Amino acid sequence: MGYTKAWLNYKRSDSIRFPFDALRVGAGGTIMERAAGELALAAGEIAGTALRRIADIAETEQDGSKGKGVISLEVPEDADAPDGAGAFRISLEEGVLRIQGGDESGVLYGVFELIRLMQTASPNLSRLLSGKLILEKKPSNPLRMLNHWDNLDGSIERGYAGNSFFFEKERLLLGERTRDYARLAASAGINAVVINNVNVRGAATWLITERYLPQLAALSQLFGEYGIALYLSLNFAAPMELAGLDTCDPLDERVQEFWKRKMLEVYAAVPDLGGFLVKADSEGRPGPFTYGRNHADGANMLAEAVSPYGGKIIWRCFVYNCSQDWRDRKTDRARAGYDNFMPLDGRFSDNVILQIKNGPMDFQVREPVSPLFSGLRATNQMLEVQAAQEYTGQQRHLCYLVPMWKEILDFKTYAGGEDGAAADTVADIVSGRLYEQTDCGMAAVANTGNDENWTGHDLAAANFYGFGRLAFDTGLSAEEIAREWIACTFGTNAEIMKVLLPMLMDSWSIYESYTSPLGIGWMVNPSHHYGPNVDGYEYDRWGTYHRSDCHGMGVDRTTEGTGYTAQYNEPNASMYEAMETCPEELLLFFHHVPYQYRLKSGKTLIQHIYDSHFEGAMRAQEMLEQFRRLDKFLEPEVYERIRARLKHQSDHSKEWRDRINTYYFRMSGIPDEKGRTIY
Ligand code: GCV
Repeated sequence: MGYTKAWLNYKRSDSIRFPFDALRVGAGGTIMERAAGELALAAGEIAGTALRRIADIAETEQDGSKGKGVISLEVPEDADAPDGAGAFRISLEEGVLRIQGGDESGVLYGVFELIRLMQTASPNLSRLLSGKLILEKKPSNPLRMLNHWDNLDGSIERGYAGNSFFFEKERLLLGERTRDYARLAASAGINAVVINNVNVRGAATWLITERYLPQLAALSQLFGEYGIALYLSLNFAAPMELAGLDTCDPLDERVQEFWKRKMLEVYAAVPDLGGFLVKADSEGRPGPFTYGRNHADGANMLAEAVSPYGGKIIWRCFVYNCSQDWRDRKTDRARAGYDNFMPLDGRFSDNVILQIKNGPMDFQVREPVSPLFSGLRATNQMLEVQAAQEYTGQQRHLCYLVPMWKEILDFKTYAGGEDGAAADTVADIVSGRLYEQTDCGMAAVANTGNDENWTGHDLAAANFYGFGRLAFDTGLSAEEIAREWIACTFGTNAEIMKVLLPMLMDSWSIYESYTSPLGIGWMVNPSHHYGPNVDGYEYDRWGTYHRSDCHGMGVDRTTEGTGYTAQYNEPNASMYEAMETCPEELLLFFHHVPYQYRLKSGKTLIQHIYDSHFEGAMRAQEMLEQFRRLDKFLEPEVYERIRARLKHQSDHSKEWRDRINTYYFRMSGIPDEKGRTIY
């Protein structure tokens, strides 16, 4: 199947200044070669320049070619080299544009930065070329990772863009598409990829056996050419399934021995393997709890087995009771991550990283930030977000998620003290800055598949790109990233930017307003999670309730209720505890609120619910109307694909509006002040 080049879709531009015709590539290996190849490709396609390779900068003077400069790719060894893995500097010195990296990956990122400046026709390009700017960047996060939930049969759990391009019929696929995926990922700054689903079942358990190791070695090598480390999800019960042991107890010597031998075999075949991602004791997956052990026992046992090879164990904190009784109002799923992992702080091995979902529940449209980030002080931590839009419209509705991720990264944890003096946002923690850690970073559940446009909705590619860019540079704004992505993908036409930029920037708020205002969450159809169903999860075992009755709605998570608010540091705990100070966008997450309660706008809660849903559906329709202006500006197939999704979104938003408004009208008996149709 053919596929698009997404944001590496280079367009010829005659107005780009590119005064170079020679390329010198300093000492290095395959990443340097790939960097050189990327630059040559872009120079040809964007500027129409065929860069010739030279061995020495002096050569250009010797052969008398005047007027054109040299680009030199280098990893300097002196003290002045860019600082650390992935860092780069681009500077012009006497006609030579030097792209220097702290390592080869840094050079590759520098090359993609230069290409981006060309694609976006950035004023920084002219400043660089006139020697007025020296561009220096260093990745904000050591690990910038994508987690694919791809199954070996080719299906993707929570995949909304076709099937897997890693697996088909229990075989590993390795081809041009794999390479183009690696190029896309690396160009956005990604340096680690887990290719298989965290729910490891059936054939996937066998990935760590000779059945798959030779192909994995080839994939790891291909990824390595783009500075990407391959990771795998692991089945904690592999000792039972692969070796017939009667246990996977992490303290059992036979189990420990199994893992040590297994890792010896795996790393002999795939020496550059980054490590493993583990979902244990979660939603039916096996784990240490079965044997009365804790998560440190489980993670450390695996960590010891991979440690001789520099491997890492990324252990997920998504552990909760998924067989709850809906009648039980004390058990609170939101509390579970903190309750399970806080007591273990400081007990994990150095090569273990805890991967924590951004919120305490599960990738809802809006959740508070997980209190684990505020609590853990002596444990490596990674933030997990979901680019796959499981609860945010499944890549049929537009929802640009970078603004949400920015808010999460900017959340002040007060882990550095109640006075607020310390730099202790989530970004400060997961980057390793606050606790001086090097094994940490950000992961996103990937939103790609083998659809022609990679992400189902063409505009959902902004989340793939945006995640990488943000993980690389958490200082970028959501708008800067959106602008870059639009220009790289569709070119620099002002009309396109004028229409698409506000669509992207407003899309999260629009989606939130007709689906889940004020932090309520979970009003979706069970299992596939698409479309409105207010009580879909209300009487179920998953711990996901809205507790609506004839008086009000929302979950009381204060100290009077489930006690969840107390998991935050002060002053956050008190802020969430009181209805008056709780941020309104999270009001119903923390409080059971009467319908007649007045919000800061002066509206009652029930009126806000009605208004929000009416306005949200109207704004979804306006988006479609705005988009129609691009009829003549986008390629016809691209235009039509996006238009069809926006039309579906507009229609579907009305379904959301009417279902939810009707439910609350019937529940509360309070009419809409504006007399609009509620059924
Ligand atoms: C991969 C949610 C999703 C599951 C997913 C799980 C997880 O519950 O619905 O599909 O499983 O999260 O993050 O492990």
